[in-house]
Amino acid sequence: MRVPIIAGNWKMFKTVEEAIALVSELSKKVQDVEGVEIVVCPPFTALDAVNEVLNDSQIVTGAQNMFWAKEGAYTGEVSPVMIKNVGCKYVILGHSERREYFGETDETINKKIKSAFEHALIPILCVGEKLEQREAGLTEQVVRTQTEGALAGIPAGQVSQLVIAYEPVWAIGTGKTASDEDAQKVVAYIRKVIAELYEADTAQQVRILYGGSVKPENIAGLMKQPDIDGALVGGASLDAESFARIVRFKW
Ligand code: G2H
Repeated sequence: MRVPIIAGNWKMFKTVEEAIALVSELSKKVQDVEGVEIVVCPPFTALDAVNEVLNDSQIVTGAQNMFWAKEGAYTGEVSPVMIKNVGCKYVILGHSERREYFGETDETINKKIKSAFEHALIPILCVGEKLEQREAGLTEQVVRTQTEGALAGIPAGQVSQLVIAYEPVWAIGTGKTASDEDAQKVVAYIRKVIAELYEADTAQQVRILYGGSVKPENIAGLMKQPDIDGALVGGASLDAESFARIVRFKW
């Protein structure tokens, strides 16, 4: 059985003080929750402090990006060794904002995924189509290309640990959510692509999340879908009460 995940992607929000306040409140609100893995992904500057606060908590952390080299002359970059060293378990890779504003491609994302696994970090790979691609009927083609590109050369043993987040770009931060059925359809398709690339067993182990304007009000419908294993939450993860309500919805 796949353990569900609710992951908060804080994006470029929260100073160290604000981050500490948020996780201190959150950890109290979710301390009795069982059966779901809770992940927060603060900005790099707050990762160390947040990990300290969460030391005895069931909440684990992820970074929002990383470079693939383990060290070197790469001004402004952060390595997998550094992320692991502050206590992260996960790393979000290939978020649409990174593809759009920072020139990430399936090739660079593939290098990062390989490196994350080499350093015992679990990637949360983001895939998803833009509005014009959806309207042109290209959704399946886009998520297939992104999934195949990101996973090129990655062995089945690693892929089975992978987390994928299906985030339709038109639903990110817009208040528009894909319908539960639409999200299920694309997530099931991504699982089918993994089954074709690897084996049915591997595809059954990969956890696939939905992301894009997830809120306390829409989580239940999404989680009822058989292939959706959780959510990657942006805006609603910046407030302890709303993120806790998403985590605490009736499993
Ligand atoms: C999608 C999501 C989190 P939001 O980017 O990755 O953000 O919930 O604000 O749409």
